[in-house]
Amino acid sequence: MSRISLTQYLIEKQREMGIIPGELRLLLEVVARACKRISYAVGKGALSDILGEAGSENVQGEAQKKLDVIANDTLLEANEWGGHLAAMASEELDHPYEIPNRYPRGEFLLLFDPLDGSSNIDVNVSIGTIFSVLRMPEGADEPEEKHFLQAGYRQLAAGYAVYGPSTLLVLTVGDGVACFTMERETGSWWLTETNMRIPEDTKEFAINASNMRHWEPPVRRYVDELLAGKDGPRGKDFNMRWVASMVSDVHRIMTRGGIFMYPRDKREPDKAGKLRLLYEANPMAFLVEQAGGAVTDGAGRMLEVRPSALHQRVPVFLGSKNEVERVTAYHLQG
Ligand code: AHM
Ligand code: MG
Repeated sequence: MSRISLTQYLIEKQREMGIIPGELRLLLEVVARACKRISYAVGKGALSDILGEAGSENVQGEAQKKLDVIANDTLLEANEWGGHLAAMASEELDHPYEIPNRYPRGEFLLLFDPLDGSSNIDVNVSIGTIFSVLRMPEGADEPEEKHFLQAGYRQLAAGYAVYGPSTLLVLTVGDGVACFTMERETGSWWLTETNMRIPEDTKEFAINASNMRHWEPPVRRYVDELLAGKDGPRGKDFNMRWVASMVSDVHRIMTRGGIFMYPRDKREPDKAGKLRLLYEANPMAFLVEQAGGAVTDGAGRMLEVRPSALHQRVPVFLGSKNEVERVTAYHLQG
């Protein structure tokens, strides 16, 4: 059987009732190319100067790793000249990145977390890139920060790359979720899963349990019930996994189901949780819903949250539908 490349997959999506416009296809190919470059940099590890701290901080006050900066620059440089984008926004940049005047501008907005799971870089554990594509609002002229503040259901495409034992690209253009594996020798992306599906039920959950004392009552109740196992109200044992790279934790759920939680935390003044809405929660929510799972912020559907700031944080409950619905119901019960 002949293999299907990323290009062929995207061209077929373009042909099938124009699911994606040609310009979007070209943009996604550039993003994939940038992820390939990041993958090569990650793969070199200590053999090139990519490990350790960069000596700077990002807008959220987090220390940047060298690889955060390299991945961010790689995505900006690969995407700025193609003519498909109006602007880009990144976890590593305070404000949106304007396309330099010397290049043509397009109609799309690209948002990304260039290197997710930064705490895992130096210990050789899987990390990744998360991205989301929006369209400039109709009638908008010069791209501004407010144009990025669109609800997640408006995304045209979303995906992540995992830099793990193999490098994968998981992508949705709103027509299911496909997974591509990078062939290291040639740098080609080959379709290795056509329609990823998340089972509705699961016996596996993912949460950073060291924060337990800071959780709100609905999350404590839900996790306590899981931990009680077969003798508790759930009547079955649950297993726990936590990689601390959202891409890896979500990829496991995309592959075999589970629930991932990064809840509110009463330590934080706005109690919003750790993860960012526009370039972490929303792209993952688009992918997970397209694979038959569910994603909420505890109160309602993630993809309907109205963003108020570019780097806004949000609680995240994501994965197997019946579990996400249960923990969300516990929130609604107060
Ligand atoms: P990052 O984008 O700065 O790497 O932070 C996000 C990461 C997620 O990948 C992961 O789910 C979470 O932070 C882990 O947090 P913790 O260190 O609290 O377990
Ligand atoms: Mg991140």
